[in-house]
Amino acid sequence: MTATVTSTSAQPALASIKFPDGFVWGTATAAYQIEGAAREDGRGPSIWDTFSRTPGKVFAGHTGDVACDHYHRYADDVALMAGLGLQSYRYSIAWPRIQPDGTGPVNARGLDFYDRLTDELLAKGIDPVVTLYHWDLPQTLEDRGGWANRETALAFAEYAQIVHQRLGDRVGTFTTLNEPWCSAYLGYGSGRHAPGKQDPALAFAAVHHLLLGHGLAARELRSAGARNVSITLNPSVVFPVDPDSAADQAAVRLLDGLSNRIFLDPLFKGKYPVDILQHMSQFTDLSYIQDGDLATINAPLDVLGINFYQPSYVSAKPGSPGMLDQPGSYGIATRPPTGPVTDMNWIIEPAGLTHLLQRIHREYPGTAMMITENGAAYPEGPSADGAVHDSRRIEYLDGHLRACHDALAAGVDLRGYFVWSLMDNFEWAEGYAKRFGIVHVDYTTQKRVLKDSAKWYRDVIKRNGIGS
Ligand code: IFM
Repeated sequence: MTATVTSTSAQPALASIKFPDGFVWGTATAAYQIEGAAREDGRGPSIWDTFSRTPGKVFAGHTGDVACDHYHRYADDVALMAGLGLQSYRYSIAWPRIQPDGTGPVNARGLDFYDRLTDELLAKGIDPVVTLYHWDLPQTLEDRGGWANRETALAFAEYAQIVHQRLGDRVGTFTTLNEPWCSAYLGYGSGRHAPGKQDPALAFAAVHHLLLGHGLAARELRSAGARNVSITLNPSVVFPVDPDSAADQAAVRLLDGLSNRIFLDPLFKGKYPVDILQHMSQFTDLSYIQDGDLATINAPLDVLGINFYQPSYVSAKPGSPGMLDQPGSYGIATRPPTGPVTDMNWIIEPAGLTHLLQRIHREYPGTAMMITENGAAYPEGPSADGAVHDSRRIEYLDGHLRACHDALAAGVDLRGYFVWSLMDNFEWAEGYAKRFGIVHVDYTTQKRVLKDSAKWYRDVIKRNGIGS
């Protein structure tokens, strides 16, 4: 890595940066957010089909029924990726396309789609990274208790094995889960995501069964010969509002435990943090944690996927019910953003990413990492000249790539970076109102237009860095 100052203008000079040889550049998407074709070729219903059709749950009643119509346009989309020079593409498989009821009969036409997509990517020299679960649980499994039910973890391992059997000869990296924090806490805690349950006991049971599902699937994948097995987390980066306040620091510690150590410790140390088990036992009897589960969850990982968007600042607030999205966080308050934010009202602070990567490197030594998602929502669409001038997104991405570079310089084993997202898509409870893509999608015509950020990213990939 080298860093040289190249600007001679009156503006503060930003250094050119280079990434290590072999650093992987990609973009990411997820099945329900882009595919559409919700009832085609034998796909069964998922919890997001049900949730998005439930009045009041998703912005303006939007659904993923059509989304970006990627199911039919995948070849054009892959051509577009190739034009950007992408080296890798992270996509997810819709479980209800593969097993419409979550268990039992396999739907060959569902597998055929991912087979075609994978071949198309490889034909264009793009390495596929497959996420097995990005939130679209088959509805039948939810009807039996979803992730709060141990059976779902067992079913997930069977599904992982089915997908590997079909794609494992061509896919080098299988990621079991995307952001289990969201599946458990937004799905079963605050209810802001599907299936919309609001019960801390269910949320904590879901955390355990998601981790168990990961461990069981990782074992299946490994024994079937998978080259790289991973999981993607979205660790919170939490700072105290007042660093000198012991109470604020205790709030940070609790929140870090409930959102981060509850996943990281079982995965990397084979145990739950003692303080968090004690805290959880106020809400649940923990009887769902069975002998042997933690050894299963502690399966070897080749790479840890990190999704990062923003840090947060919290303080102790005795008597407060806590944060809606974080069951068990009573007595803690979040400070609203005080500086620049994205269209999601998310804080822009790239140094938080360096902090996170260094923390995992220090506390879970030997962990190789990939940024599997990072990006920003901004509303810009085509201007009169037909182009999409999204300079704020470029600035956001530039800042976060520099933050990655800082982590690399500090010795973090960071292998690659995937922009969220390749194209504008269904942003869950926000529907199509928030646009994260570096490619603009007109949802009426399905026309794709490269935003300025896509052209900028093409250049970053070509140079393996920023600047000259
Ligand atoms: O769109 C989501 C993605 O599905 C998971 N990570 C966060 C993104 C932005 O909210």
